[in-house]
Amino acid sequence: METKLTKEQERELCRLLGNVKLRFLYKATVHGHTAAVFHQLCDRQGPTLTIGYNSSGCIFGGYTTKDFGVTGQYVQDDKAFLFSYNGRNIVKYPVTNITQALYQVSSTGPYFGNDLIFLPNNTRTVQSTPGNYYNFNAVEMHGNNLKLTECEVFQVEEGIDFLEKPWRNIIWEAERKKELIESIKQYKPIISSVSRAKVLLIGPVGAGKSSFFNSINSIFRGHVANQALSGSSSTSLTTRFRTYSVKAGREGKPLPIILCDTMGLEEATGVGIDVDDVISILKGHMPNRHQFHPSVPLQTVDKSAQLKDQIHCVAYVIDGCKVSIMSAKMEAKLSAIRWKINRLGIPQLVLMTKVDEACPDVADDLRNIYVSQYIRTKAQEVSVRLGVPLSCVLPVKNYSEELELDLSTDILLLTALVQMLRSTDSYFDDVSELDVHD
Ligand SMILES: Nc1nc2c(ncn2[C@@H]2O[C@H](COP(=O)(O)OP(=O)(O)OP(=O)(O)O)[C@@H](O)[C@H]2O)c(=O)[nH]1
Ligand SMILES: [Mg+2]
Repeated sequence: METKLTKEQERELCRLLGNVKLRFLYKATVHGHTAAVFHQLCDRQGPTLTIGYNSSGCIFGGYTTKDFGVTGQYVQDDKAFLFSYNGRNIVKYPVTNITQALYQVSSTGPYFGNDLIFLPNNTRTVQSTPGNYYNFNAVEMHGNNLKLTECEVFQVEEGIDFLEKPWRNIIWEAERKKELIESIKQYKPIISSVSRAKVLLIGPVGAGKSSFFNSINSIFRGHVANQALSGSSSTSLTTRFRTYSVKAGREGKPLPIILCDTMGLEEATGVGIDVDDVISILKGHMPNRHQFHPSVPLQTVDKSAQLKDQIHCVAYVIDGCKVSIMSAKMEAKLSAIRWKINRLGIPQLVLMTKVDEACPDVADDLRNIYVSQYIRTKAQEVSVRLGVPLSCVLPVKNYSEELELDLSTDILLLTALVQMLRSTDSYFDDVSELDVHD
């Protein structure tokens, strides 16, 4: 059964009710416009949302936390309300006579106070008498068009998958995207010999390393671009070491950040990127476009590598769907790499990708990312498995199939990039302190 609501309208209504889920109980054009069928399907179902539609394009209805029934009694409900929704704004009309919020009567459909009555006498209409139990504006609500083209009733399920409070606060507005872009453009390493922060992306095959660079590049280009080869393959698609700079616009200046894309890690020895190669990259010895040969790690050591050539921050790129099934061998390989990175004092973060595939609520709306119980659990798990604090785990969704940019996707990706720059700053702080003491 499909609701007449668009996805966006459904989301807005759910948000009005506090991040809940709607489960279909009754749809008049499918089940019939009769009170008997309505009661059969909707009685004793707990909190419900009733939605009426008319040919004037109005969407309106009522919410009650109490059961529908046929007792012939009024029911008290201080949380009940009526609403109207013109497709852009929802107007809520709270119950004014709470002791008579709902009338449990067998001869009609949903019966709110005496003010809004759906399907009276099995007709495809609504009766509307504002002002006694709920104060609403009839014109605003249904344009005085009382003929229904549809009536839907949903059970309102608590969003058990959602946390009461987001575990991180993100502002999902265009203004915020601008601020993030500005702060990235303005970024300047505190050490004068380094003009750009170098971030290494490392992680299992197919985790989304190349896609992360592509996604960041896309944001600054203004459209989805696929410069780095990405896709699905059982062995790593990326076989060369690539240092990518990102430009502010097609002909713009390079940004003060370089993203280094590597071949994927594989659990077996002798395949995928080699731990020794990772060390060469970290120390700035590996040339751009170096072709990885897993069984033959880079030997030539370029002693002249300076701080500007070295890696200033490492981001482990981990597929959010595969956190729980990460093999012990992969964990051991990552742990060996982490140990070496720790010794070099380079800050480390985790980019947890594919959050859209991991959680349907996030696929539905990326803005659910920090209220999704599931994503938080995965973030905690990855933090434990990789030995990186939770504050350094950054869930992101890369561009994978889209053709156009999306504001929420951009904000999440840019927030991760800003975190990387902050980490490189702490590294530069450490390095400059060492210089002072030397
Ligand atoms: N839905 C979704 N798909 C993603 C995301 N990130 C990457 N993908 C897809 O995952 C696949 C692998 O992505 P890549 O970026 O090639 O992965 P990689 O880490 O560079 O892999 P190798 O270079 O092979 O080691 C591609 O098909 C991407 O489109 C994401 O956040 N969400
Ligand atoms: Mg790749």
